Amino acid sequence: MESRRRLLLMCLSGLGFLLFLVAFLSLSVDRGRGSRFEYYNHAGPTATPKCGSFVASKANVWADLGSDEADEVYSFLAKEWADLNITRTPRHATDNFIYTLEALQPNKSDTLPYLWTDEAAAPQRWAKAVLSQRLDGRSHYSYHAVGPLPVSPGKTRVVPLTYPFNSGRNYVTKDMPDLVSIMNFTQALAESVLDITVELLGAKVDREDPNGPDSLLAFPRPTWDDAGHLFCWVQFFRPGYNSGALSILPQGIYTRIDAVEDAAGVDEAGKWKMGEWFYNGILYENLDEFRAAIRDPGFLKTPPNLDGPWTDTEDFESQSAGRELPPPISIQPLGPRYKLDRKERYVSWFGFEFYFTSTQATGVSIYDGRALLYELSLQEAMAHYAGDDPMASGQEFLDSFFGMGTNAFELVPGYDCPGYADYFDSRLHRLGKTERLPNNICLFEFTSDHLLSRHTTQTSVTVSRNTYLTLRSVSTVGNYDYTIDYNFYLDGAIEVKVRASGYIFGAFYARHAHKNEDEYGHRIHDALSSSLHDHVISFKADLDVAGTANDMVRLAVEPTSKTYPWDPPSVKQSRRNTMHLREYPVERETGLDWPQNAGEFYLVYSRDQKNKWGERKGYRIVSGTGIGNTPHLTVLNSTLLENAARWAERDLWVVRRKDTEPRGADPFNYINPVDPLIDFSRIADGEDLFYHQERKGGDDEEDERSTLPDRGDEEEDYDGDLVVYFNVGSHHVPHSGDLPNTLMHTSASSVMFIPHNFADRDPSRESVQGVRLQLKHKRDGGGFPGQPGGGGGGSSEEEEELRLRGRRDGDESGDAKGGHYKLRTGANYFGTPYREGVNLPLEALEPDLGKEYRSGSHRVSDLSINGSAAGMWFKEP
Ligand SMILES: *[C@@H]1O[C@H](CO)[C@@H](O)[C@H](O)[C@H]1NC(C)=O
Ligand SMILES: *[C@@H]1O[C@H](CO)[C@@H](O)[C@H](O)[C@H]1NC(C)=O
Ligand SMILES: *[C@@H]1O[C@H](CO)[C@@H](O)[C@H](O)[C@H]1NC(C)=O
Ligand SMILES: *[C@@H]1O[C@H](CO)[C@@H](O)[C@H](O)[C@H]1NC(C)=O
Ligand SMILES: *[C@@H]1O[C@H](CO)[C@@H](O)[C@H](O)[C@H]1NC(C)=O
Ligand SMILES: [Cu+2]
Repeated sequence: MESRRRLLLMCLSGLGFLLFLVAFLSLSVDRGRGSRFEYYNHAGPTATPKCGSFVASKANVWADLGSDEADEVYSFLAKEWADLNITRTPRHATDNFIYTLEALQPNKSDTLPYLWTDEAAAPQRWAKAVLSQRLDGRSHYSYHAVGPLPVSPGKTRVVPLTYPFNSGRNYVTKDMPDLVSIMNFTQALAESVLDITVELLGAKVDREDPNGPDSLLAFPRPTWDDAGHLFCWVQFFRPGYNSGALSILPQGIYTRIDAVEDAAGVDEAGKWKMGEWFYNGILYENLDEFRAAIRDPGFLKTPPNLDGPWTDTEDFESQSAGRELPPPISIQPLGPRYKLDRKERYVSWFGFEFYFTSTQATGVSIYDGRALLYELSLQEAMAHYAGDDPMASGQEFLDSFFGMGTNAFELVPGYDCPGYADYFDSRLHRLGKTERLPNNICLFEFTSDHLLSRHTTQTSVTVSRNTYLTLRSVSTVGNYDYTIDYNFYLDGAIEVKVRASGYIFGAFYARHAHKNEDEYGHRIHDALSSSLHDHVISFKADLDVAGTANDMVRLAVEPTSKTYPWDPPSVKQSRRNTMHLREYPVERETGLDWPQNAGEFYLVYSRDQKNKWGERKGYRIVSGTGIGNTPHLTVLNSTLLENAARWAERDLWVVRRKDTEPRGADPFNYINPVDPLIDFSRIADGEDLFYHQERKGGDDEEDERSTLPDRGDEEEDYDGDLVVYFNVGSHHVPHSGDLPNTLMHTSASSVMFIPHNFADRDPSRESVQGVRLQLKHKRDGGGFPGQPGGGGGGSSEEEEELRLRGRRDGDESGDAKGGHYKLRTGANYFGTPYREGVNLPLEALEPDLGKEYRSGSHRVSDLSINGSAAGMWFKEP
């Protein structure tokens, strides 16, 4: 139904403005949100191309598995792994089950021939399954590839998926007791110290009323020592009743629990032991010592961290005048200007063409249908804390483990994205089920509050609107919400922007006579420290600038001293201090930091494609806009992260592209940091970046290049295809303004890819929407303000023709497309007359959210280990 409506709109868009407007008014009452009712289904029937319908020329080979495909794979695996006694929906920690199932992204070396030629077949479709097993009392997760799909007897097989992992393994193994046992042990422990929590915190854990106003929750944070031996520090929290504010309600009592040495028995809570206690800066050997200290009259207390209206996200009390009035918002009265193949998730917009997809670990990624940016995708989102208590000092999150896609919940239309946006669903195949996350990706055009360009002359003003296209999703991983944008601009620029909001993860602020400052944050409430941390969020950009053969240079703007023949003698003597450009090729895989004083341009050039001026076609990589700025991890050689996130140590990396290195991180790195599945330092390991085929040609740089040591035959395969990894995020020193929630205004950061000699001139000229105000009395306008108008005769008050300079390089002439168009005195849109008047249905401003928001509740994880892989283990009730 809705697709027909959309199709009709698209058909009409070729016709006149008035017809379009009529069509819009009669059909579009719910078009913005209506499009949200279409469900993506990869396995669905192919739409036949009709008038105006937009169909991708190639299938989205990155699309996630449809429900039918997933079912097929589950059944296939149940048979293949019959000896493992796979339970489709696990009930017990010792069950063997398929934790996640999704599409295995095809190799680029198979997709490029398919995308770029008409001969090559689509790459084979494979699924990627994570098998969770209990082996020798330990949890064992392994990756497997299942394909080709659809399942066909004799052809389809399941093989260990090892090639993406430079550990050489396809599995991680961990002592990992089931969650219920940990929670139950922690609960029992907390109940055994009610006297202490009531005395020091004024609250107690209460199985009957866990979220009550005087209740406490106790959460363990699991850590493994080098031998894989598990221990947990436990901290008490006030529950943040109804607000989810738990992470700003930590309390000041900590205790340690130890797993037994015998790994096989680790999930038997009975064998666990209570360890040290920590309170107000003092470590007590055991509970008896802590109890005795509390009874001591000289015992120093610190006030607890109490809940109150300060943790509410809405201020229910104040009523500032004007707050009840809706602010101005953006509308799209005449429909989108992008073309969308909803089934293939393919978008075309003023020269950009891309597919998108979503995965459970990393959320939305885009793949280019042209030769520019093959892949742009999130790799990992890390938060690394510091502190002087056992929880904060050991706190670190790698959020792909919890799932940036798994936790991308429904967007609020009219707020997260404009009401008129197109919305898309995601499907998650986990634990034997398919869960649909409705409307969790949106696509929209937006016109910035500032122009893309403008100029005033004596006789005219031209202003070009800065309209861009955004693909957005929001991942709420426990306390934090990450809004993730891929933005496309009319000048050819592409931007990755991430904004964080939600509750910070604060630390308890102990306050007493001897301690009144905090080295790890600011005091932002009675007993809350803002808890310094770094957010480092890694993205992969597989750039193909005018083809896959690229190289990277640092173009430096450097001071220099020189003399020139025309310099006067006095300057000749002491030399002229000036500046110049100098190019430094990036010769090996390496990490770079953004340059001091923005003194270098990081450019990815086409190896052989040049623009009309003989300059190599290039794209510049630049740290974009946002107060957060683009960071790398402050901590050197993090004790917590070990080898799990070496990518976080520099701002930007350039490496060879390989089928065997599709990703810079793996979610299971979180639980195996010492020997992770993917160690990024083995991806960026210094291989040279010379395009070896070019070497044979008579290239200027050849001499310099051939002086490098030969690093073996394998190196000769390099075809100049490089990949860039970069970070966004921030050094987050939350302050009082981060309460109750961190503001996206201050947390945003971005990286941009900007054309640099890519075209012969600014490509936005061709597509930008804007207006020319032709002033009266000077026909041949031009020149600069203040300069007398050149040539031309007098002015005409009537409609006149704007004579445009003939196009010398095209064959269009004279007609509407070519040399001139009728120009009215006054305002003219670029290339089209200016009209007034648009009518809008109320829903165009904001859909009826009471009816439109489809989620009944959200499965937001609490960042204990529940909600993650670890949260899958539970004992049979
Ligand atoms: C398979 O596991 C289920 C429970 O997980 C159990 O009830 C059943 O007996 C097992 N079957 C075999 C053949 O081991
Ligand atoms: C929880 O712990 C208590 C006491 O430690 C024990 O009696 C009970 O069996 C445990 N429950 C579960 C589900 O493990
Ligand atoms: C990082 O720390 C580990 C463990 O302390 C140490 O073995 C290693 O040499 C350190 N590496 C660097 C580069 O400092
Ligand atoms: C993808 O590339 C890897 C590494 O070369 C190879 O092992 C694997 O078989 C390829 N996958 C397919 C489906 O051909
Ligand atoms: C884990 O999360 C699930 C889903 O939110 C919830 O039903 C379950 O009670 C949680 N388990 C524990 C032990 O907190
Ligand atoms: Cu933060």
